[in-house]
Amino acid sequence: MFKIRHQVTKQLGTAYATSFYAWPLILNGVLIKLLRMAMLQCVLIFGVWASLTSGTVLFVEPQLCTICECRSKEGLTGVKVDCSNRSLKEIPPNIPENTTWLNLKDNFIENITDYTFKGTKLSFLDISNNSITRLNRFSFFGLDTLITLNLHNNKINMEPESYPIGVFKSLVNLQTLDISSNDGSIIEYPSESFSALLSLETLKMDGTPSIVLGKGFSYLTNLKMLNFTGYCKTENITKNSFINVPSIEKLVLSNCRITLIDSFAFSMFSKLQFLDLSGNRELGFDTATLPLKNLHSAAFRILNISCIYDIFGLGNELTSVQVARFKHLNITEIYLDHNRIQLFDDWVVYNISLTVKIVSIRDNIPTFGFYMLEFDVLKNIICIDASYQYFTHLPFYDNCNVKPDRHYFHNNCPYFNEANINRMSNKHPHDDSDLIEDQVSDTDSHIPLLSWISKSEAERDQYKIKLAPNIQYINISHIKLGCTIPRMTFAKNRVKILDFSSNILNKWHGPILGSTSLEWLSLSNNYCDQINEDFFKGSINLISLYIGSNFLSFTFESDIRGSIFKPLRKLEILDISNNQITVLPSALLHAQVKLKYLDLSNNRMKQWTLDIFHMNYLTFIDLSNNSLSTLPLSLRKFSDLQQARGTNLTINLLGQSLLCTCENLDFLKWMETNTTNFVRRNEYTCENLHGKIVSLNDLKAIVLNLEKECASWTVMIVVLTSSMAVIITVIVSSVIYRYRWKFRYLYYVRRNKYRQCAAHGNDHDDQFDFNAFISYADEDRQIVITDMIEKLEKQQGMQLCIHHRDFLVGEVIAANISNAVRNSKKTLILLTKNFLKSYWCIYELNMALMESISTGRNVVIVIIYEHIPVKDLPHELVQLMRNDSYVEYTDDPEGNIVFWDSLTKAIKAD
Ligand SMILES: *[C@@H]1O[C@H](CO)[C@@H](O)[C@H](O)[C@H]1NC(C)=O
Ligand SMILES: *[C@@H]1O[C@H](CO)[C@@H](O)[C@H](O)[C@H]1NC(C)=O
Ligand SMILES: *[C@@H]1O[C@H](CO)[C@@H](O)[C@H](O)[C@H]1NC(C)=O
Ligand SMILES: *[C@@H]1O[C@H](CO)[C@@H](O)[C@H](O)[C@H]1NC(C)=O
Ligand SMILES: *[C@@H]1O[C@H](CO)[C@@H](O)[C@H](O)[C@H]1NC(C)=O
Ligand SMILES: *[C@@H]1O[C@H](CO)[C@@H](O)[C@H](O)[C@H]1NC(C)=O
Ligand SMILES: *[C@@H]1O[C@H](CO)[C@@H](O)[C@H](O)[C@H]1NC(C)=O
Ligand SMILES: CC(=O)N[C@H]1CO[C@H](CO)[C@@H](O)[C@@H]1O
Repeated sequence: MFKIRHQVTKQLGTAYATSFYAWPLILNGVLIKLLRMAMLQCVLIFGVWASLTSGTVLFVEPQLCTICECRSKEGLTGVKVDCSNRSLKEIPPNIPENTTWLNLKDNFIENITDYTFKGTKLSFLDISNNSITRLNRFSFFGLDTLITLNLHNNKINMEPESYPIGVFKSLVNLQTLDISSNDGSIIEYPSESFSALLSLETLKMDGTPSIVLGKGFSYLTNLKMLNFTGYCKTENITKNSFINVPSIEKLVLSNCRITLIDSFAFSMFSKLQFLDLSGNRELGFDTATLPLKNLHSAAFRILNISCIYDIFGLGNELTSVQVARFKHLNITEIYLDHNRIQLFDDWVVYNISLTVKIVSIRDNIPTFGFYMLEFDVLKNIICIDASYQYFTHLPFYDNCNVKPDRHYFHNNCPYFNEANINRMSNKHPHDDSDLIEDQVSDTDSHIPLLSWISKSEAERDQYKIKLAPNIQYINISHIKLGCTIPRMTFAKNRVKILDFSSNILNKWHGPILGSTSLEWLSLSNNYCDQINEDFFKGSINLISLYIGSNFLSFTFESDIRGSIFKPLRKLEILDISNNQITVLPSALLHAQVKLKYLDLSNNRMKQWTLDIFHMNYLTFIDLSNNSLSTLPLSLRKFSDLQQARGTNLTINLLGQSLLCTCENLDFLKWMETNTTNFVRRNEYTCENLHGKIVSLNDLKAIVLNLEKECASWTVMIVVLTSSMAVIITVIVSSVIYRYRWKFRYLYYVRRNKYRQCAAHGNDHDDQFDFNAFISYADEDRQIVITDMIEKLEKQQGMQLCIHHRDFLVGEVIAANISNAVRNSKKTLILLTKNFLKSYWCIYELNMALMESISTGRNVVIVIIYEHIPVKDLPHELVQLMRNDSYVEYTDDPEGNIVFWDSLTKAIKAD
């Protein structure tokens, strides 16, 4: 049907093509109806399947855009059609005529039929990763607007019939062609077919074992970049290999199998800027540098000879002879990574072109670690990447093919972003307008680092360390450098970026002086547990400081005045993550008013003590993987403050064991209402009241729920606490009531002890001031005065304590009573009805009983003066009388004598 359409359109001429456009569709429809009638459900099922899975020719709908994604390109006329990865077996017909961008990659297309693209205005066509085996003479007919064509990863071999002469004839505007990864067994390029690509600038293709670019290539006068990639089997570069492309600017021969390069192989290049010979594992420095001797291109800038040795080989040496072979070239960048370089001969540095600005020698095994810093003779050098040294290579881990980490900076010289590099390569290497002269080189007291290190410590202070005058970036991370950082003074330098991370610099003594140009410093992952207070003294212009993954918690904890960071007033980025920090002194960062980014992740903080309210510009705090259960109140306040200041603050609280409890409700409510950004907030979890971990995703629901639960909690807590209070009060008061006499007694005993001690100085138990203390009611006073004094005091010579006579004036009654009880051998209770009614009498009785209990003596003698029914007697008294400690009074004269007699005996008894 596809063909039918073309025949129709061809016969009727393009002018009418659009009006007859519908014909194939009608035919199509009729055919489908016939087929359906004939084959019934079977076809129906197949049809559904076909349109669902492939959308191939059988059921083609007029809209290609139902299978592919069609979009109008912003800013450009024309439609962008993406048919990638749609399991297509053929290129779909009826590509909208206004399509300018067509992606057909990752399908199973086997053939590009003649005239397929006729009438389109494509500028971009990608048919990579398909199964095309050959091109047809008119495959690309009509694509005179095409600029980019990608046929990477197909099966087109380089036989002449696969590239019929004239196949590229239409592609007069093609600039980029990729035919790499097509055929592993090419012998020769069909150069005549290529001769039509008059505008071609970039060509990527597989490498033949011995590259010969035939006569046809000489027509490609615009060709600038030749990239042999994909299946590159090239072993041999002869002096005729590139004879027909003398004006190319970039030549990439990486990851081939080159072992031989003729020494005149590059001699025809007059505009070459960039040569990449990396990844040819058997090439070696000698073969790689030999042809450079005969290269005379004034534009030459970049040489990449990384990975040109076997990663398991012995250590290699880079000699001054090899380096001298390209000294005449005005090279600015050289890449020597992953070469197992062990030795540099002594003059290497002096034979490198003085124009060099970037040197990358990552992943080697140099015998002296500080080699790199001896490059002070290289007056123009700006960047040295000497990171990642002395590493063993695992068999399955090829460093050369690791994707570079582009996190912060440009891959090879991270100081240079793409723009900087472009700016630089447009400039003549001798245009040194932004470089400084080495003004200090004549001064004797300025010596290279290696000489400085070899001096004794006492001598070192007299010297300043001289660096290459224009060096701005030094990366010596991962080089297994182990030492404490001593006091160092640098001569005038321009170092901006220093990466010392992942070494073993475990104590930072310093101070490092002469580092005023430093802006970016990493000392992370160095096992460091000590920073001296003046270490950063000279680095006053530092903007980014990375000192995570050390053991600095103690250093920070003891820096309560914030001395360590005090000189760093311009700091904007501070990383102190993973330092086992539990608490930070509030003033630690008091000088960091410009701070924007604070990384405290992976520590052990449970609380927040750091003062950050002065950091007006702070926009990011990373608190992930700490032990906070909430966002501390002061941080919430700070966050509100930042909002008020118009600074957007983002906080990372991931990996925290947050609590969804009533105490934390404040925070949750705050989080719900406030607009502060949280990093990946939908991944936060918290532990709820029932100990379950729940997602904080639906914060609103959690807060609502929690409010309810906490309200009932509050009621419950109020009820519980008040009932507890009641119970405790009851218990306490009953205890007090139960032991009220004991408490009183003890109180007065204690109180009197001091007084008596002061009075007598001696408190012997056996010696009493009185024989008896008479406890009686005032109404019975007559009995006491008349009878007691007469009978006991006068006749028996006893000393009685009678309250109205012997109590001290001015003393508290209660104190007087307990005094009397204690200082009398016995206490006589004159039991009458009046006695029982008297408060003080009962008091005296109880005091006496307490005295009995606490001293173990028989203190109380009850005189029953009147008959009182037992039910009216206090419990204690009944108990006492049961023990016979009483004497009964009688008026009867004989009984009276007996009474006084037994009373006297009772008083005298022990
Ligand atoms: C492209 O052509 C189709 C019809 O063939 C038309 O519907 C569409 O609007 C055109 N798009 C643009 C961007 O011209
Ligand atoms: C090539 O296409 C196939 C099929 O669509 C896909 O599975 C595969 O990942 C693609 N290969 C590459 C290198 O993109
Ligand atoms: C050469 O081609 C490969 C494969 O497409 C690509 O990765 C590499 O960046 C190219 N080299 C240059 C210098 O463009
Ligand atoms: C140099 O070659 C290595 C290995 O092929 C590659 O990873 C690196 O990107 C290249 N550098 C440049 C600047 O082309
Ligand atoms: C390098 O630059 C210098 C100074 O401009 C020039 O004399 C010399 O010819 C250049 N080298 C090459 C190979 O062009
Ligand atoms: C220093 O080199 C290491 C390892 O090659 C790299 O990961 C790091 O990003 C570099 N540092 C800078 C500041 O570019
Ligand atoms: C937090 O810790 C987990 C587990 O140890 C780790 O996978 C994650 O990368 C850490 N997060 C950050 C930000 O370092
Ligand atoms: C910026 C902002 O919304 N701040 C509010 C955060 O929440 C607290 C209490 O919920 C409010 O008082 C703030 O105004």
